[in-house]
Amino acid sequence: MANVTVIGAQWGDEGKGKIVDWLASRADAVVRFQGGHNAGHTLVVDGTTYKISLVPSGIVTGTLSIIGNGVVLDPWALKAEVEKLEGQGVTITDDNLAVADNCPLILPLHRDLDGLREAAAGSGKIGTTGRGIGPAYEDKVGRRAIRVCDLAHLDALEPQLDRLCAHHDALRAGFEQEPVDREALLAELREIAPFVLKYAQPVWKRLKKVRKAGAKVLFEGAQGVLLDVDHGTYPFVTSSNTVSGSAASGSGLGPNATGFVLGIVKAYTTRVGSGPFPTELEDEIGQTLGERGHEFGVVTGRKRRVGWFDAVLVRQTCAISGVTGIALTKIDVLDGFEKVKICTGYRLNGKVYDYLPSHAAEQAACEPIYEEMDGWQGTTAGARSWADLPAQAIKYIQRIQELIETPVALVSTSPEREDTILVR
Ligand code: 2SA
Ligand code: MG
Repeated sequence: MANVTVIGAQWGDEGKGKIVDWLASRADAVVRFQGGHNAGHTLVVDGTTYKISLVPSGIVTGTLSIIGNGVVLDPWALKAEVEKLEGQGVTITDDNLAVADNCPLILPLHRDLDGLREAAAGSGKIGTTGRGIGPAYEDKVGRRAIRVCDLAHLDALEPQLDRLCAHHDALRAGFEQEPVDREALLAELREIAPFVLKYAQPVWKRLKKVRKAGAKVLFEGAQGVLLDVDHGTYPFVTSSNTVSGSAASGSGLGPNATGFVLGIVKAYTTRVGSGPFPTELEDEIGQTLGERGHEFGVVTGRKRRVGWFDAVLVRQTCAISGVTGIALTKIDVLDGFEKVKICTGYRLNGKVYDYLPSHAAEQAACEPIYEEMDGWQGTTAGARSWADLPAQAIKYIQRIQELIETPVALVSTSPEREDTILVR
């Protein structure tokens, strides 16, 4: 295995956790390069379920796990997650966990602002996870962020706090909130600093060393390409670049390091939060898919919206993200349906589109054009080879491959690690 970059090719929750875990057992290092504790991965290893949010999935198998500079890091969330995993018997040391010292921090004031804005937005809500992700990235780009390395220099933080608080106090005033309590913030930072600093280092250096030794690196994306701040369904997106290219910039390596780009694609479509969703099903079929697929957010427990497979979107995200091959997940959720549908285009203002246009109102107005196929009556659940799949399920997979113009490299047939069909 060369280096692999795993990204979600829809709106997140494609089942990346399982695939990443499967690949992590074959990698020497696993790297998170964007997002924060808004991500949620469920891993099932030897019958134990781990819910992971901020820490790379490799941690469960003891693989070197690296939080890259592209991540926004909530130090308290990191501590809580590390302690929870330790409670489940996972060993975490500065040997197997590294945090980029140039990571911007998510502070309580970011979470406040995320919540205040969403509460005030009414029907214009983004439907964020409320973790402060957007405000933290704003401060990074606005050059006001407090970063991991600052935790080692808290006595010199005053000028940075001036800049940060000037900005946030003005915003808070708009929501009739008290100014930031600087003393309390500093005290909290002092308390958490030793915990984070234990893992902090220039991870680009660690990665350079790891690569020199011929190690295989797995880059673990969070969310999905349709939530990318540039390429997604803007403004209903997250605040980071979720595309494969971020793996390089978000960890401190060149673009040639990303290797095989594996796009994770669910055999139907889901989305949490607001925004356009052309193939959304608000009927009984959607209800059934959601129940069978356990479509609830890992972080927030929110019910996910559900719809048919949208080949237009996945063709687009595979192109944008340079996907080498896809892993098709949760095919078993479609078992037993009499008919299944695939969206092959959109109708918009009397015209047919073979892509999702950029404008939010146009995206919202896209009417899906469907191709209907017979479903399959047998089961795909637990299949480990093509021979185990009903013929009609194979036809469905082949049709998807054709429409998205990208090869299917893996098929996942249950949450268990070994229930995976390797295609090439
Ligand atoms: P944010 O909090 O600023 O990143 O939210 C902005 C949009 O991004 C979506 N988003 C996600 N969508 C799917 N899964 C995510 N992670 C969790 C999970 C979500 C959960 O894996 O289940 O538990 O609710 C995730 N993170 C962010 C979000 O819904 C907004 O549409
Ligand atoms: Mg998730």
